[in-house]
Amino acid sequence: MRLSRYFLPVLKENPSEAQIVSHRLMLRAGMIKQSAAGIYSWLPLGFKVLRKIENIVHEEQQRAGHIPMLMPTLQSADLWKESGRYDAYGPEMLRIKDRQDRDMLYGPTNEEMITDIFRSHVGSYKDLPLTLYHIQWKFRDEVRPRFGVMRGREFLMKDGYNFDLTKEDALHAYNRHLVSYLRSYERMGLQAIPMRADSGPIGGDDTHEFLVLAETGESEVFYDSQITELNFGDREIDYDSIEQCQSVLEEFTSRYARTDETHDAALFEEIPEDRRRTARGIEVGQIFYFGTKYSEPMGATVQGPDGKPVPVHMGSHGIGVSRLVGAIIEASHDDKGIIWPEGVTPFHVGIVNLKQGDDQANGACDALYDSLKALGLDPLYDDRDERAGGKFATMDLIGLPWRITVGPRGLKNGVVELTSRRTGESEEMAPETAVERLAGIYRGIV
Ligand code: P5A
Repeated sequence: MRLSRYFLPVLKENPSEAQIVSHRLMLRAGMIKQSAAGIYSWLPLGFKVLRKIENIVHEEQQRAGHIPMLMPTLQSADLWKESGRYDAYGPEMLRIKDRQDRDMLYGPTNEEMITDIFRSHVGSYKDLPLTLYHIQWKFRDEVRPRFGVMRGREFLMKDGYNFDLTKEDALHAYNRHLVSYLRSYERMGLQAIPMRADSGPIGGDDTHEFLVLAETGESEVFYDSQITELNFGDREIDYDSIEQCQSVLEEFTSRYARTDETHDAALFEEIPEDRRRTARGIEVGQIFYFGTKYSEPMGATVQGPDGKPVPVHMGSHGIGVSRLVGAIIEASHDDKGIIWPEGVTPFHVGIVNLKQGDDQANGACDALYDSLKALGLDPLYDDRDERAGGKFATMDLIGLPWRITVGPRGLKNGVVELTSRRTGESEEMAPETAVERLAGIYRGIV
């Protein structure tokens, strides 16, 4: 993309309404625009990052054997009356009447709707196990929408639902989700720690939240510092293997890590003092096992091996897709702006032309741009007629992890400069070498 033809409405001033750094930087970098309290338009740069996160989630869900679909945002209240949650959900639910005076709502989650789909089409235990998911907008009329996309009223969630014959099978689905979530967050450049949590209005016994440590996090968390040394890495997992998924769960949940709702001071005290940590965390996902909580009242049964109908065991699993955009920025920025991890960056590399209009500089930039594109990379070429300082400031603000700087002086010696946004280190090299370097950096990502 050429910046002169793009839509990147960056702000020079710090917006006064933004209390935390991710909100401020998202507004300044022209990623979002508020349209009402807790409701945002995703401008092109923000939309690109949102899509990257969505794609990672899709890939990892399907790797785990979960099946994508799409349910509507608007729901009929009838299903919620059946499950008993229509009243229980309270004022967080946005209730709407259609022209026939029917009770509708903008879905805050989809347990009821998916259970209805299941009971309409699945009749036998032979069709299990089954896990369906979608990535769809949700609405929760939060009392205090704040921090930009981190606590929105309208927000994008990946929500998945498993249907199993036995509790044991459903727990395997739970473990499979835990593993696939760890992988997903790591691909986004995040360390998200699974913590035992409270199940709230979703219900159920077993639940873990995934938290990214950040000063501005809304949850207070307590953990053993050893847990932050764990990472998933590039190990291959057979998602069908009960033992493998179970062992990852045990590894990642063997140390104390809890949110304030389930914090147990006595247990915490048992950790050696130098390893005890209290911090803030951003909740970027949560997984639940709730057994037959919805299947029983809604009659979601299958015929078991003995021919008798049994209610299915279920769980649900959510990732805060739009919240993650903010969470990644909270975890990765400096005083100049955002620093995108390679896995989610809106463009792979920025090209800064120090002398727009100069034949040689323009030619070198065009050639770089074409060869990067030919390799499947997505460069952003700042071809505006602007001062170098302004171009650098924009690149730093929008946070592309790599920058190639092209100017007449370097070109005389046959070199351009490749700069890392994270370390600030620059290196001079031939343009072809810069392209090769970038191809290497993004191998396995693009
Ligand atoms: C699990 C999927 C559920 O709703 N039902 C379907 C279950 N879980 S949850 O924990 O309530 O939400 C899942 C994730 O969505 C994000 N989230 C939000 N993001 C932005 N703004 C909000 N107001 C908001 N509320 C929830 C969180 O990341 C949460 O973990």
